This record gives sequence, structure tokens and C-alpha cells, in this order.
Amino acid sequence: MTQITLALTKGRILKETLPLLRRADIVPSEDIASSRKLVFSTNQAHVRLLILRGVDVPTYVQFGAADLGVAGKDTLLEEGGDGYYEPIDLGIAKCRLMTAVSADAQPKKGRIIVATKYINIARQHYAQHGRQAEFIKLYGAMELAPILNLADEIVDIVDTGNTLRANGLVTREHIADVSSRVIVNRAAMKTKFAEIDSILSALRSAMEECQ
Ligand code: PRT
Ligand code: MG
Repeated sequence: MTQITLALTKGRILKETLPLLRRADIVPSEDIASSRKLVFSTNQAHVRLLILRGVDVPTYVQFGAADLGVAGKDTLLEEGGDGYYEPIDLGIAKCRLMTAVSADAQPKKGRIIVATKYINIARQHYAQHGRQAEFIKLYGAMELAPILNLADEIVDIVDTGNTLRANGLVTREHIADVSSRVIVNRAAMKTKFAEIDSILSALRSAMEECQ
């Protein structure tokens, strides 16, 4: 059978994807969380799993190094790649992309500074709202930026809101609802249609069983 490569990330997406894969009868041959390996075989001889950084999943799928991948919609919006389809919303790892400010911040006129790891999403959002902004790229701990006066606002992922609250920030504008999506390389969808279609069908059934 044709080899199928599925790209995943360690972390919360993996945790919520593995039960769905198991129901779809794709079971890694060893425990991914406790291994340092980056490629895993599965109970299905023609299916292997790659463990990548989240931001690299769309890149691998776009260029066909992986046939399928699971990535957060936030990552897909930010990376903005083409070359893949997005056939399934898995409805897992749900959260929201929001802007946030210091709870005691005074409204600021004119140009503001926004710190975020989502530069492209942020640029588009502020432009759409007709607000002038400069953007500072951060790779983590965005919540610190307003506290230390590095930025006036941040654009970040919010789930429970606990992280923001714990750091004296409040949400302002909702940018997008986020969940994890299955993406498929466009060429592979044609050349490996039978194998990929059967995985997509199994995943859809697995999702129904979970509801
Ligand atoms: O490999 P890399 O480090 O780049 O990826 P990762 O380890 O971040 O990947 P992983 O597997 O953990 O998944 C991240 C993805 O999960 C994101 O791209 C989102 O699509 C999704 N997701 C869902 C979240 C959250 N919920 C979430 N709460 N990603 C991050 N958070 C963080 C957020 O950054 C913030 O610091 O949790 C904090 C906010 O949570 P609350 O509950 O305090 O509001
Ligand atoms: Mg992380």
C-alpha cells in the first residue's frame, strides 16, 4: 500500500488527537509523549506519524513532505500557506484569538504597539479596524509585554482567561475562534486518494463516536 505520512505536534493538540486516531484505528507503535523520536510507525504498516513544531506542520504538508497534518487554525491563519486542503474541523484544542490590554490601561489615541507571536493575524486585524499599530514579534509570555511597557496591547490565544487574569490583563476584541484542523496536501489528495480518503472517513466516524 502507498505510504501515508501524518504530521502532528507534541502538546495539547497531540493529546486530543491521539484518542481520535485510536478510534480511527491508527495507533502509534510506541508512546509518543515519552519518546524523543520524531517519526513513529503505527499498527497500520503504511501509516507513519511525524512529530513537528506546530508552525512547521503546514509547511511539511504544503510541500508534500507530509500527506496530512493536524494544526491549530491560529497557526494556519498566521502561516497563510496554500498547497493544502482543510477538509476536517476536529473541534479539539478550542480557544480564541483575542486582543488584550492591561486592566488599568488608559485608552490610547494614535499609534499603538502590539506584541504577539501572530504578526500577520494582528496586522490584518488592526488594519481592518482602521487602527494604526506597530508590531513586535514575541515567541512566548506575551502577557508580560503590557506589564513591562514593551507594548500597549497583545494578540494571543485565550482559553479560560486564567493566564490573562493572573497577569492583570483583560480581553478587548475577539479576532477568531480556533480549533484544530486536518490539512491535506493537494497533490497527495489526488495521487493517494484511496488511502487518504479512508483516513478522513475513519476520523469523521471517530468524531461522531466522541460526540
Ligand atoms: O511546538 P510549539 O510549541 O510551537 O506548539 P505548541 O506546543 O504550542 O503546540 P500544542 O500542541 O501545545 O498546541 C498549541 C495549539 O493549541 C495552538 O496553536 C492552539 O491552536 C491550541 N490551543 C488551545 C492553545 C490553547 N488552547 C491555549 N490555551 N494554545 C495555547 N494556549 C496557551 C496560550 O498561549 C496562553 O498562554 O494557554 C494560555 C491561555 O490559556 P488560558 O486557559 O489561561 O486562557
Ligand atoms: Mg506550546
